[in-house]
Amino acid sequence: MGLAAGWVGGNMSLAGSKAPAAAQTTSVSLPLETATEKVVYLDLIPDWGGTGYDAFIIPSYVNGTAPQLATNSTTSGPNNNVTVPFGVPVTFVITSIDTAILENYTGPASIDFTIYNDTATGQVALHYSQGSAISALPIGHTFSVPSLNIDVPIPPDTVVSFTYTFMAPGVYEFKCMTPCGPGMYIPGYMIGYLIVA
Ligand SMILES: [Cu+2]
Repeated sequence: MGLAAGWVGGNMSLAGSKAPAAAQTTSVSLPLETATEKVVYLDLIPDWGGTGYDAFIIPSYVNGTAPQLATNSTTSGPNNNVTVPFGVPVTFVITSIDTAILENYTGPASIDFTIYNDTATGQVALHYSQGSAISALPIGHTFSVPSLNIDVPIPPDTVVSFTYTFMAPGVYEFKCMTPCGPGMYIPGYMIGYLIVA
């Protein structure tokens, strides 16, 4: 997905002098799938199902599939469940094209994760190590798996990646914990399930 180049150049720069002390900025390339590493791609698309019905969408659904308009708050969205293996590292790559800033995220990083962002001069990444301080990071959403203590903040117009090894089969709910509209409470929008098999 295209990323706006203006984000880092705005008044909430992460990659410049205002970067949190705990974060490291480096030149990067996005993770590629290898024989030993699964990669799960999710697109975070604002208003996919009508105003406020933002959604985590499997990229193949985006291609040629019209957004599914929400008619009420009880309708499930598209199937965004993801099946992943256990016992091997699984890398998540979440591309958000939402430009909304809804809150500032403060707290220790729940897991190692990296925020990728395009700038006028190239792509940069901010890496947070588990336990490092995140201070007032402007975000629009999170990718959270509460039962596994995963809570990854997603700033606007970024690609966010982290790697996790599931130790056992099971079904784990993922969701957004940022108040981002009615879709945050509905499977298929900001809720989905990781099926570890
Ligand atoms: Cu959200």
